[in-house]
This record gives sequence, C-alpha cells and structure tokens, in this order.
Amino acid sequence: MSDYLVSRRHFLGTAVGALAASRLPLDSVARPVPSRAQLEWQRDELAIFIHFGVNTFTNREWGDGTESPSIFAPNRLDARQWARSARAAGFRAMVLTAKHHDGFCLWPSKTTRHSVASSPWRGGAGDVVREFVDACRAEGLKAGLYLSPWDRHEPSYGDSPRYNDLYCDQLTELLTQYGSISEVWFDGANGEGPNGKRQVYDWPRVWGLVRKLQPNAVMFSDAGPDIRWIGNERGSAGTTNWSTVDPTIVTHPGMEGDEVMRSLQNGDAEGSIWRPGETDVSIRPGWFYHPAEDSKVKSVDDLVQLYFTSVGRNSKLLLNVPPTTHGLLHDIDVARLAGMRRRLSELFRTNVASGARIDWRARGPRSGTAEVDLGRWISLGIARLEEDIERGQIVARYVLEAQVRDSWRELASGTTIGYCKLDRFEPVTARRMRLTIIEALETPSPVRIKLYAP
Ligand code: FUL
Repeated sequence: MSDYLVSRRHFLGTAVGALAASRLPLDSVARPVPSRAQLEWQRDELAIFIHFGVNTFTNREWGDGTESPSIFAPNRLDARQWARSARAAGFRAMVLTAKHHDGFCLWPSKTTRHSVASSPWRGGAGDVVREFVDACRAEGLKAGLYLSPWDRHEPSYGDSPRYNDLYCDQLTELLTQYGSISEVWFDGANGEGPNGKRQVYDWPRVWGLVRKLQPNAVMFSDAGPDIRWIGNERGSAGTTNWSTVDPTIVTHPGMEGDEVMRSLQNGDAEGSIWRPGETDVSIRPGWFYHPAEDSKVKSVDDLVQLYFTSVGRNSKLLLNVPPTTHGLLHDIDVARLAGMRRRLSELFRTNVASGARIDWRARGPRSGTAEVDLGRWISLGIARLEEDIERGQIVARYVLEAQVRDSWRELASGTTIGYCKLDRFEPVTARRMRLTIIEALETPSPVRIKLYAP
C-alpha cells in the first residue's frame, strides 16, 4: 500500500503540473485502454496450460536436450480429452508447450530432427500441435502456444543471429500452419547455450513477426507486449493490480530485481501501456506429470482459492494440468477441475444485487459512493466488483460497508478493482450496502456491484 501511495502522490503531482500548464481538465488525460484481443483474453478468465513433452517420459522438470526422441511414446494420446475436461470445467482456452527448454518439438518442424517426426508415436507421422488445435476448435476453446526461447538441444543456440533465425522459422511454422492462435507464450527462463554462450534475443523482431502473422493473438512474456507475467508461480496476483505498466521497467523477458517484480505483481498506476497480468500456476507441484505427485494434486478448495487470488484480483488464471505418459489428463486432476467448476457455480449462482436500486453519487473529483438497496434482508458473504475496463482502470482505493442497525459496518476494503475484484467477508445479514470509491485516478464512473451469499 505504501509503495502505491508514494507513486500515487507522484502521479498527482505530475498531473496537476500538467493541468496548470495546459489548463486542460484533469479527466482529459489520455488513459490506456485494452485492445479487443486483450479484452477478450481477460473476459475468458480461465485457461488451461498443458506441459507435455520428453520430460513427461523422463520424469523430469527440465530436460537438458540430450533426450532421445524415441522416448516420446504416449500410447493413448487424446487431445479431445484435455479439451473436454477444460471446457466442462468452464475454461475457455488452452496453451500447449509446443517446445520446452529441452528443444523437443511437438510438431514435425522442418527446422530440426529433434521432434515428434523422429519418435515412435503414430509411426513418426504424428503432430501434437495439430491434434491440440483441432481439439480446441472442436470444443470451442481458444488455442495458445508456448515456444521456449531457451533451447538446450539446438546447436545454434547462443550463436545469436543464427538461433534467432531458427526461432523465427519455428514461430512462422506454428503461426501459419495451424489456423488462428489466440496467445503466444514466451517464457522468461533463459540459461546458457553450449560452451557457455549466451543467446541475445531479438525481441522486437519476434514480436513484430507474431503481430504480422497473427494480428489477433496476444503475446505473453515478462515484458508483454500484450500480457505480462504476474511475477510468481504460486497463483497469486498482487492485491493491488493495475493493468497498466510503465514499459521502461520490464523491457525484456527474464529480468530480475525488486522493481521488476513489483511492477509485474502490481502494475503501475500511472503506466502508459495496457498490459494486464496472467497468473500461471500448476495443479501439481511440478509443471510436467510425475506419478509421485498423484497424491499432491491441489484440492477443490485450493483451486477455488486460486480463482479468488487471480481472476478475483484483476488477473487471469492459467492453470497447468499436465498429461501423463498415456497422453491423457489424470483422472484425479479431471475430477478436481470438475469439482472446482461445481463449487464456483454454486458460489456465484445468484447475484442478490441484480435488479437492486443503486444510487451512485460523485463525492468529489476523484471519489464517489454507490448505495445499494437490496429491497429485503439477505445474508451476504462475497462481493464481486467490476470496473468498465473498456474505458481503462481508475479505482485506487475503496471500502464496502453494510448497514447494520443504525450504523455502517465495514465488510471489505481494498485498492484496485479493474476487470474483477472479489472480496470474501464475514457473513452479514443486510438490506443496504454502500461502496465508497475513496480515491480514483479521475472522476469514477459507476462500478458494477454483484453480491452473493456466504
Ligand atoms: C518456467 C519454466 O522454466 C517452467 O518449466 C515452466 O514452463 C513455467 C511455466 O515457466 O519459467
């Protein structure tokens, strides 16, 4: 909170300075807003991450690139099972590791022999990327692809211009042969190549290529350009989470440091670029499937909690569910996903504020209050607040109260809202509620208020 206040003060100082100089009303300061693709990405709320490849068969998390393609032999691979489980659980997209750090390509790439084409799977004629995108389409899901920049197999890795050409060729294959791809995922992990050589990536070239080949896709990395990493793999977005960032802080994937992590976690109130955060986390301790982790799959409670700490903090949840050596999602994981959906559907079944009278009043140039009359006494435990993010994100501090007897009792308070802020609070029976926007970057417009039973 205090870090935020400092930057907020700084912002006001700057804005007031600009006002004095230009005599423009404060509200005419241009604010970043999401592109159509970013808006859709956020509204989807839930995506499944699929980590699958040679590590599945070696039982490791990071392959070193020496794995023989002959080990890639899923005997029942069924991408429709992945997609069906995802859709049934209310997920709207999936992202597949087309290539992880070990360099093994899940599609028959012309750039290398280190791919499914050299494996026994489907007699060397298989293409996991094709089966994945077909399954997504059949189940009405968006398809995204992860192409690890770090490649521990490829001999040209570390020989920067040569590897950059190969990487762009791989991207071109993935983005021209499989129809519409909704998200391209650039991982930040980056080690040395053979002989200790460090690869210098050409990110402007890579991002330009994706934009040209798939203009409707969003690109994810620490540095976006469209979607940023949330800064941890625990499934927890910052409680303060602006979708705007200062693009001079995280300029390329793999940067470290406190200020980098703060910007990834919290965004920047006065940031000039719209770059919302994606929260990636695994349903198991590892990203790849390991039989020893069958007893460590996150519980339904854990998964519901992840929804609150990601989607409920103005982020999106990218939940990893790794296929087994059969090429199927494990029954335990599928059952947990279904349980998560059931629980979320129960929790959010009835918005008791729907149809309520809401009286919205500005209190000052940057504050406002909404009074909600529910029309009857009703027991409450969860609030879902939503800004109209098509117009940007402006709420910086709020408090939610219920009228109990003759006084107002605080139920929840927070900083940012954005696309969605979820608050769970001590159950209360109330008829009248009040949401006060204590501080916003400009005159607040009404925030959507949805209320649910405990
Ligand atoms: C990390 C990688 O090193 C992990 O293996 C995994 O792919 C995760 C999503 O990103 O940086």
